[in-house]
Amino acid sequence: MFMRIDHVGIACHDLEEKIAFFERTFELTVVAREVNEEQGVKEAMLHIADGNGGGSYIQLLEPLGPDTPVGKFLAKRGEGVHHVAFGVPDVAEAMREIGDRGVRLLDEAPRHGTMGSSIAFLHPKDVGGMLTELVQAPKH
Ligand code: MC0
Repeated sequence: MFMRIDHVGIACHDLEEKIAFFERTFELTVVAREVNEEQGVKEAMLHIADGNGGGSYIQLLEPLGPDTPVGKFLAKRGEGVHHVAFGVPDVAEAMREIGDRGVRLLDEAPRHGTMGSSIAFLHPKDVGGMLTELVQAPKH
């Protein structure tokens, strides 16, 4: 079902400062930036490698406000890994299969994700404490 790690999402207070750190320290390059109002984030994708069915990235996330998923996470836990996202061939099918196995889905239907992807989240309490995202890359 999982084809690759699509991205690791990292919550931060200051997106520009964190981008500069990752570029300078790890020689990564920002390949996309987006404000996603529905998810309450301003984000940047830093490319690492190309893999099975799509790339893999570090995703830096700055909240658009305190009452957003990333805003609440920062207030409670501080900066750090917010979620891990796995590439799947078909997000709707993966949601059905995983939901049938008893894991709570946080989305009823796939939502718009970064770089034209379709995404859905799984409840962290059902996945060993890890907020898990399913990502279907756009078809080219
Ligand atoms: C909360 N919890 C987490 C967590 N956030 N555990 C691991 N990783 C996280 N990121 C834990 C809390 O500590 C708490 O445990 C329990 O889950 C319930 O959390 P809560 O604080 O009571 O509830 P909320 O209201 O903060 O909701 C948490 C929840 C929410 C995960 C349901 O954040 C959510 O629906 N997230 C999915 C959407 C999202 O995260 N969007 C932003 C990324 P205790 O033990 O204290 O009870 S958008 C994105 O990434 C897009 C742009 C993309 O990739 O393309």
